[in-house]
Amino acid sequence: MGEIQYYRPTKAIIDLRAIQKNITQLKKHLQPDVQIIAVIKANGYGHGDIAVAQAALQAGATILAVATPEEAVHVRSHIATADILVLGASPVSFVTYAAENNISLTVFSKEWVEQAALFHLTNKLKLHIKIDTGMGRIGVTSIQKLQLLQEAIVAAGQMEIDGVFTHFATADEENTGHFEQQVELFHDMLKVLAVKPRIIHVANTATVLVKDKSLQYDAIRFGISMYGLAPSHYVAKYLPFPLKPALSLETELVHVKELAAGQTVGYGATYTAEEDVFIGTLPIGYADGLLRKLTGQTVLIDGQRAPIVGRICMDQCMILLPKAYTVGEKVTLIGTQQNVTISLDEWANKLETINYEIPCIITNRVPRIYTS
Ligand code: PMH
Repeated sequence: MGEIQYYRPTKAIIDLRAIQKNITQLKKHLQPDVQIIAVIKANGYGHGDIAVAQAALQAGATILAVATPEEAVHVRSHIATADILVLGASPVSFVTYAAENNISLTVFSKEWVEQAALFHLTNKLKLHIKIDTGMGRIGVTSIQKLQLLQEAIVAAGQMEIDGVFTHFATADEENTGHFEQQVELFHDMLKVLAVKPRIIHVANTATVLVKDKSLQYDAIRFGISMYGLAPSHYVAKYLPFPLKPALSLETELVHVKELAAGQTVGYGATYTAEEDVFIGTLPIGYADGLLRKLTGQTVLIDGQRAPIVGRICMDQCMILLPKAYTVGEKVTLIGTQQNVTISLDEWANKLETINYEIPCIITNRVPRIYTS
């Protein structure tokens, strides 16, 4: 199959070297023999799961983590051997595929194990027990339930406890009270396990970057900072190494016109030119993830900031140009031009959300183009 031909100039450029650099830097910060679980759920946080997985494995990650069975199947269809862990809940109907394809599943209930045991499995099913120590999402919530779960897995015979893990709710915050409670509860719950599983893992990015190294255990789950973004403003202040963002969002001017003072732009005619101005049209809109709330956000053209004016349309938007540029001029919505940078965090602030959400809302219509 040949390369897909893209005609529209709107593209998300993913710098795989940046992802590898972030992993290489992280490795220096890890205790010896700690494995890296590359968190590539949600299509690699919107960066593209397969390309990110391959780059991460090359850089030293050994396990790939996804959220759903579908994501695991997609990754396995491209990557034959690396361990894959499904972090979310899987229906029991997935156990046959999982066992046959070396996909580890997250487990947190005895009833699930009993139902899964009814399937005839040719290979052992690898399970990671999830303990809920205070995230309140999924996981075993008491020592007694953990004991019952452990017994059910042993009784089922065709399964093994390969890992045990928990997830922190506040690792990226300055206040440590809730975090410390979670750590303590996890220690207590671990004592219930008759045999130490192969991989104990608790640390997300924030935990590994700013918390005690003892919490690295056998593996850490590296998500947001693999993509070059800090987990929070708090963690950003204490990063042990610099991060390199992997994603930029680029397009080109497809139309340029002069507007006389008093003329308007876009649906609702909400922008009125106060003087004679040059307006450029970009082939990107809210159906690409450029949400309407981003009106007023600036983009970069020729190293200068130019604001989006008027309402953002489904497929297009308009910008106020500093001068007359020609059609085809490069425009950067996220990324750097001549030392001026628009970060994902800038969009996140404007949208009153977190940087995690930004690459996830860039829709499939925007091709991910890889540089390495
Ligand atoms: N482990 C689990 C279980 C997760 O849910 C996540 C991220 C990570 C590791 C990686 O975290 P990091 O990106 O901070 O390193 N999960 C989510 C989530 O559910 N919503 O936002 C991030």
